[in-house]
Amino acid sequence: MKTIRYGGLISVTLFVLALLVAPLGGAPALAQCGGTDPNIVCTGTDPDGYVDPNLATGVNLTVQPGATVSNTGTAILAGGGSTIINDGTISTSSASAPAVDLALAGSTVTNNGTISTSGAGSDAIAGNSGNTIVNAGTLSTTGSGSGVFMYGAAGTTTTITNSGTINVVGDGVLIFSGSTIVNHTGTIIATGNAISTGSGADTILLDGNVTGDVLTGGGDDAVTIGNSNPNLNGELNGGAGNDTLTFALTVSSAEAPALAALIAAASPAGGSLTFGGNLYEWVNFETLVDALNIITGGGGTGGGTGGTGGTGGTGGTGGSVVVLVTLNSIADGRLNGLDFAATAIPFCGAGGKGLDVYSVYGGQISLAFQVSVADMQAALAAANGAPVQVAPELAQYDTALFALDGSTLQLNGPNGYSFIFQANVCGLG
Ligand SMILES: [Ca+2]
Ligand SMILES: [Ca+2]
Ligand SMILES: [Ca+2]
Repeated sequence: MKTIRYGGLISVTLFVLALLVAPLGGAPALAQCGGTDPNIVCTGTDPDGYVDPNLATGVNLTVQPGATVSNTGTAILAGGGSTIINDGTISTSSASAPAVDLALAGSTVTNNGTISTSGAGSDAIAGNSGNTIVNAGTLSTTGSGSGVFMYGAAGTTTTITNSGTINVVGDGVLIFSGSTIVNHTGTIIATGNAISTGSGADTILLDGNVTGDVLTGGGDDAVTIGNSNPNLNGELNGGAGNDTLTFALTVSSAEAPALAALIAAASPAGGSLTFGGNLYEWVNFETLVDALNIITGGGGTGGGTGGTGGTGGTGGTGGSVVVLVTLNSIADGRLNGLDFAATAIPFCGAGGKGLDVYSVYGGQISLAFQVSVADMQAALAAANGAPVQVAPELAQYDTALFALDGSTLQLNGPNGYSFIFQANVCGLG
């Protein structure tokens, strides 16, 4: 838990005082940020920041490329409904001094440059809730501040889109309450939590690299591991509430059965799986969803369907198919998709003929054996009053297939599992 700071409020007071005394002191307070309120453009070097004189109505402020707005205290303090675009550099150097402070709600900050702080507890962007942050540049802190810190009330929604870099000594994104939508395709490197959200219902897409834990707090939260197969160097923690973790990883059709089986066999309450060299760890979720992005074919069958208007699409990258499956039924082609606890998982083999049987054995999913249509037909023909095992020489991992009679098969798996099905599938019947 982080200590609540009131840097923003203190900054308001200080800046208002500064404005009040400026005429007496004679020194202009706005330096290189100029224009006619509410339209302000910052050029060159502004060493003493900018404070919005109309906090209730906000400001439209642009920091141009090459411009630098800095201050020891808060660099930019903006009122509600502000639009801030940073194409340059915004920075602060003292403690509890956010570089950009959003005093109220309804503001949007678009960062294409760099926003940084070096003081203790100084956030790159701080503010109330109900604001929108779009970061395509860099948010940086070196003094224990967050990249984005929103302290506002429940009932508000903060939206954060990060395609850039958040690199902080502290928390990457810290939200105290309200709901948060995070669309992350960039990089987050945090010594604290990468993302920590509050009691609201949060929606978080992790499709970029993350170093640090992701905590979604109370409320019914939805976390998706996206189809870029991101490297998540940390744990996903759903916290209290009815939380959903969705795996939208991109897999080949050859890899899909084993990964789907891993997800199906996993516990939402806590577990991990490794795919593509990436370790995904989670705790405190209530539902796992298999939404694997299965790439079929070698790159020639997909695409071309998006060209209904304008210039048309550029085509797919090999025919991706999204299979949305909840734990109510596992619809990845297995014959026993209603059986979540299965320890033996049969799929039709290549060309829909024969059976490929996977086994949940020794803490992992392995291909136990493959049997042909002829193998099964031989056992079915021989089963006359007593079970006959199909290709017994292939059985392993406590997994075996039997013909019970001329038209029924039984698959046995580890821990006493069995699945009986009619011999009219996968090239039989
Ligand atoms: Ca939450
Ligand atoms: Ca939660
Ligand atoms: Ca939970």
